[in-house]
Amino acid sequence: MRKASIRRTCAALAAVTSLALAATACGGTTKNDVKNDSGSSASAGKADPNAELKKGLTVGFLPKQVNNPYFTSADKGGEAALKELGSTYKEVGPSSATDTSGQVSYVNTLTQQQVDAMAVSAQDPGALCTALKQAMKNGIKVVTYDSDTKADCRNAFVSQASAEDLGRTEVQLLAEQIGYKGEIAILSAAQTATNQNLWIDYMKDELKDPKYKDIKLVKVAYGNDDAQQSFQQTQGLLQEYPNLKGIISPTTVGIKAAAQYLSGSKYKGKVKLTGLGTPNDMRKYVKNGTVEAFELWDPAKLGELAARTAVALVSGQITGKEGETFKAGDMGTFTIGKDGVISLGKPTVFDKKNIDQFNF
Ligand code: RAM
Repeated sequence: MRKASIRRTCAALAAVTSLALAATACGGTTKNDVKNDSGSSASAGKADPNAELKKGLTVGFLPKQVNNPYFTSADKGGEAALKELGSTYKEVGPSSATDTSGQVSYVNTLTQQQVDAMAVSAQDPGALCTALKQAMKNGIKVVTYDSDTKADCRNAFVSQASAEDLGRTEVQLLAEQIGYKGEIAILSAAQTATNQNLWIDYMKDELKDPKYKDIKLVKVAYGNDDAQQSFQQTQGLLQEYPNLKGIISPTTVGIKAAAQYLSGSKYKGKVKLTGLGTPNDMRKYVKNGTVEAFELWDPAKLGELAARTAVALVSGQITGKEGETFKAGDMGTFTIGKDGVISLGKPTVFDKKNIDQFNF
């Protein structure tokens, strides 16, 4: 193993942004500071694109948090795909999004149970590495989805959308709503969450553009993907910053709780709120004027792609190396990008015109 150096093509970006951000931009949406000697994600052997898809496999899903409706939808997508492919689905995981040691135990449990593959949404980029590497040593294929670990701690990462797109567009959405002026805050999930932290890095970078010179990011608060904590954090933000003009909450739990708070307060419609939410959670807040627009991908499609990636890995169709392609059923053909990243596609922006067309 060696520390990867940022490649020359990334030097320009590294010069103008933070190193972490540059590393991310150059590696898709993944934490890629440590790699194996092949320079790609943890992969072994040669891919055989014509290999038959294996049946009778067991794939364990380990979300950040089991009682989060976003993961319920995602994992249901995985379950349906595995059923269609003649394999077995199981789900284990902590009920809190800040229980990294719990996630480690669940990885170890799945390893002991000798599942064929696991799909993991990591609460923390590094904490699961030892356990995930042990799983891979035991021949288990490891896919991360939604929130990544380091590239050498898994075979592939199924990413919901480009982290850069998500971070920048959330700032753009809010800036338009507040007329490019005023104090804003971010209400995030857990402080260690790989996905939210990457998006926030891009939000901060987007805010450096002179067109946002009159916008000031005053605080990043953490609601830990807990409804009550997120509600209280929103309340606290408005107490601390009475002139706040807008909040970005890049978490389905956070944005729902913030909308609930704003909707019952004097700030309704005045303090703007955007971020990542499910249409079903947010419908009533869009209709009652608390929220104008927010975005997300289809979580069930993310879970489906994670399941199909896991089966393709176990079957030997792919190994996780850049450039390999595989057919993910009706979802079409996907190509593996740098550092083993497979991207689901572009997110959808929801507002009162289109929200009724979605049911998740
Ligand atoms: C929450 C979780 C998840 C994130 C979504 C947007 O449900 O933090 O990781 O992708 O929000």
